[in-house]
Amino acid sequence: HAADAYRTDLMTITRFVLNEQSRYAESKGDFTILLSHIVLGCKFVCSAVNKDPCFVMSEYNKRRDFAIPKISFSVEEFDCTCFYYALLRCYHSVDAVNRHSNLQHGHINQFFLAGLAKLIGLAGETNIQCILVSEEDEEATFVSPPLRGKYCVVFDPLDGSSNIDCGVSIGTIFGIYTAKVSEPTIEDVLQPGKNMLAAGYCMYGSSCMLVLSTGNGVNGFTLDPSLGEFILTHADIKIPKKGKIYSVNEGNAKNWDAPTTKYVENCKFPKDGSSPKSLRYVGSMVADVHRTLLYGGIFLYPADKKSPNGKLRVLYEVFPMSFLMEQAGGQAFTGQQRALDLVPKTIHERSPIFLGSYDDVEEIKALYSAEN
Ligand code: AHM
Ligand code: MG
Repeated sequence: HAADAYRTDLMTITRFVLNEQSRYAESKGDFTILLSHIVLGCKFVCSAVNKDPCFVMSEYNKRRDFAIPKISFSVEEFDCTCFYYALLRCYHSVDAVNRHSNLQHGHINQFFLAGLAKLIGLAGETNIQCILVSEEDEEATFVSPPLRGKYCVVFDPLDGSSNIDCGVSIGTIFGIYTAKVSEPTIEDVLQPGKNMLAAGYCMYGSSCMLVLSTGNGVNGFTLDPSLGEFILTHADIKIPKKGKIYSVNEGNAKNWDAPTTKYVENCKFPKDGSSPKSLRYVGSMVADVHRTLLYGGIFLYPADKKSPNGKLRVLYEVFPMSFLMEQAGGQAFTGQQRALDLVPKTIHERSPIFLGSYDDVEEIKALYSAEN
């Protein structure tokens, strides 16, 4: 519609979060600042993954004279703006002839992921966060006292690594906790998922979408590239109570336990006269969970004989996605308990996960309790 082209009442993600925070009298705006840096990180990755990664990396290697900071400097020294613009200059100043290079995508990952870890972590403002945990870093990063704030951020900067090179959807996943006491310890990020203050993901797919919950429902924002803003496009997302799709890596079926095997068998050969479910599996958690959230159904990465704890990481994959599912009216189950009740013992711990529509997760819960 012609009038839409001139809409001025757009709900940007910043406006949305500011509105939400204004309900809390004690709010100082720190949370909004933190989130706006996560959003910046996501825009950055979106811009980066829209270019051929080999091309970007080859330019990085050629142009070391640019003011690109080293990846291994301390969080405190990190100058986000400089890093961001240096990268953008690399991207934009090269012609398309150089698109091919033999650089390994491991290098590229390292480059992007380490960069994003720091981008998300700090951008000049102080006293916002105290602990950062990235899937890509072995150890958690503790922000030193003068810069320390109360938030802990756990994140997977670029999930779906096997899909990067072929241009299939990938994503960023994040969760935010509040530190319990003023002196942060690792225990602050080893809280059960239900203590999360907020969680979300950004999907770099046919469009770039950011889905967020601050504990008050789930909302989806689509990046409008012409404005460079995430605009509220999916207000108050609710997952259908029951779905018609299941999503799992069936290549692992020979190693599954009995309840998972039975569940998937029921999806394909239902005993109650209903139609079989369709199978959809991208192999990028963000894409598979996003489809599940919007269309309904179930996503599972179960335990198997080779991986008794499944594959997905509790802190930055299982918890944020489970938080979003519950906030949208669905459920998330580990095979033993409600996923958000898990108390992780280490930051990179894994857990089996079954999440999605309320009724579909009820079915798998029934199969596990019949087994025990
Ligand atoms: P990654 O963190 O190395 O990218 O692995 C996580 C990804 C998830 O996005 C996805 O759900 C899963 O691994 C797919 O695993 P598989 O290839 O075993 O099916
Ligand atoms: Mg991952």
